[in-house]
Amino acid sequence: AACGNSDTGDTGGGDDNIVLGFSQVGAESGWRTANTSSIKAAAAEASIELKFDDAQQKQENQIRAIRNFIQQKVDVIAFSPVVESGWDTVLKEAKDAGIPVILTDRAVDSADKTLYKTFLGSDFVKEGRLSGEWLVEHTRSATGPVNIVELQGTTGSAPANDRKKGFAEAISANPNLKIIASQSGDFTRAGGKQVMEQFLKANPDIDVLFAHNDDMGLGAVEAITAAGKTPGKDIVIVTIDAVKDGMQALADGKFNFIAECSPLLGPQLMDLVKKIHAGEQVPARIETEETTFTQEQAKEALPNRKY
Ligand code: GZL
Repeated sequence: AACGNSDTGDTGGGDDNIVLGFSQVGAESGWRTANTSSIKAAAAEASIELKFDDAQQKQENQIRAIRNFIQQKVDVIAFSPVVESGWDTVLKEAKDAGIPVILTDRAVDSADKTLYKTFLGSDFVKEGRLSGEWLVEHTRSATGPVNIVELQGTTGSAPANDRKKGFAEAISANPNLKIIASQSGDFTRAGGKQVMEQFLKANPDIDVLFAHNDDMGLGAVEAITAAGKTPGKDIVIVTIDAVKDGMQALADGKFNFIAECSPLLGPQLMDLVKKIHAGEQVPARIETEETTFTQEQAKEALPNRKY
């Protein structure tokens, strides 16, 4: 749609029909499906025409979708990049076509910050750090080594890189805390279960699991139980996201701590789309507000959780 032409008979919310092209990572986790629901609901609420593509966690599918959006001359492009690297070429094509780009959820490592208008999403280093700080506190009285296994998110993704970094920095405060194994479970339940099975076979005395998202933690709970151990007791479990199934596991004592990562970015995204389409300035970085949960806090929060 041509940008900037004003409708004479406009009876809507004052905006001409804005077309937004959105490339989504996939549907790999409860977080992702909640994020997709938030984006679709907010687009409808804002009367923004949404062209939505699910990339099934493949970067080449996202690049193809963005090129299609450029061909279709959408007004704005937004996407959650499955991995951090390899975006400069297609983002330059969007810039040359005069189509503004918004990053949501995950970031890219492009040096050229003019390739996108803003990045709306969580601080993943902070999420990793909060997880580690809770564990340092929880294991304060430990006199010997505390063996940690880590289920990393999708290899090369910003949340995996940053959560790992923040967690490692925080646990360095206690030399007893040691990561004895660390591997990607690709943010899925199946991946978490598969890798946890391997961890359990190779390491007889695991004390803690740090999983980069609830879904991998839930998969790991199946493997831990099958190995005859009690999740949340024999193996302390710390995860990130706070989706409903994760919060239920926390309330049930199978998890011990969750750092929240809110997927409800839809309303803020649509507000940004309207502002950018109207040529207004927007902040280069908008950080999602979120908190953390213990088992007690999960019990209290569960009835009101939106996702
Ligand atoms: C984080 C998001 C991650 C979630 C996972 O913002 O990118 O991807 O933590 C999801 O559950 O798969």
